[in-house]
Amino acid sequence: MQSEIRKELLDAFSNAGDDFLSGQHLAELIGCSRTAVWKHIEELRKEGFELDAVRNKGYRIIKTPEKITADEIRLGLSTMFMGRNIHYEDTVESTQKIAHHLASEDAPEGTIIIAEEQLSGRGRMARKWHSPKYTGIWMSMILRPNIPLNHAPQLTLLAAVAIVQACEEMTDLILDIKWPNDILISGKKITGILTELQAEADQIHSIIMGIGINVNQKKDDFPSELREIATSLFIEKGETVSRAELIKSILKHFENLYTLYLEQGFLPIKLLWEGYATSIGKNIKARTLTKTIEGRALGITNDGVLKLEDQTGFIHHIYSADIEI
Ligand code: BTX
Repeated sequence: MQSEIRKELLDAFSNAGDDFLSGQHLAELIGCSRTAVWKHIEELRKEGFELDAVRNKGYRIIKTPEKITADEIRLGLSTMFMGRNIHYEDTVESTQKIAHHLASEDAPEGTIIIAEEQLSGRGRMARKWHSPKYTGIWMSMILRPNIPLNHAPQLTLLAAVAIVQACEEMTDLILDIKWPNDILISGKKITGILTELQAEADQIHSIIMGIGINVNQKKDDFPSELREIATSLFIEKGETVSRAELIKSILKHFENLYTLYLEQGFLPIKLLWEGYATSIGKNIKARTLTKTIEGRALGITNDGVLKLEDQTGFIHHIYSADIEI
């Protein structure tokens, strides 16, 4: 109930733009007392929102907080289900861990878990994901698509397209996707995506999609082993990027693509993905768990599997690998 009022209050402020909203008007709009409105406004102030309060005019938001707060994400969020249920934490081991727990407790589709910092952020195959405080987006999303188990990797590609669209919308940077889950700027990694499943037999119960994006790190914020291979939007653009705005944009693009995918299948997503993929048409090395294959990346199949043609002309289907261009 409390969070419903908060959500309506924030929707009202985002619809009003720069206009003032009186306490009376807000109380009527939301259907609560003026005292309740005032209490919620005080709560927003404590979270770091700055509000103008002018006698006979009312309130308006003039600045949103540095930290990402759940309320800042709700302010102006245009989705139907993605991010409509938000779990926000300051410091966690891994947002994936929390998401797995919430998913098994039937959290609704579109639930997101966001943390300011991860102490044990994880990548694929038990690798570490560096997730320092207040600088990046460390987010897990819970999805419950009715798709066959072997189609789940398609959602990694879909998420990559949504992230590129959102980053390009908010900055003038050009991003590339490297199959299957890396997003790069000038050859350096800006994002990682980790898709994990909860399934029984071949029935998907939920997909836990972890997204890590380097947003406002400076070069020195990366440990030395990552400095040459990783970058952030701040390093590339030279300006701070609002993490909350970027999250909202990702959720919007993701929901649009995901809805399209559930209606029309992978083909429209595949076409968009290929438009952003750097490795296609190039000679690459694919390191799988058992071997390394060199050859030309021909493209992806309708199922999102990488096709790699070796020197003998044999076309390998690669389901999981690290790619070196
Ligand atoms: P990956 O296995 O493709 O990439 C992991 C590799 O990337 C590491 O071995 C390291 O070389 C490099 N790396 C580590 N941290 C960073 C970083 N911040 N920027 C660039 N490169 C880095 C990618 O796995 C999947 C990452 C998913 C992370 C999200 S964050 C929210 C969610 N929670 C969680 O624990 N993981 C996911």
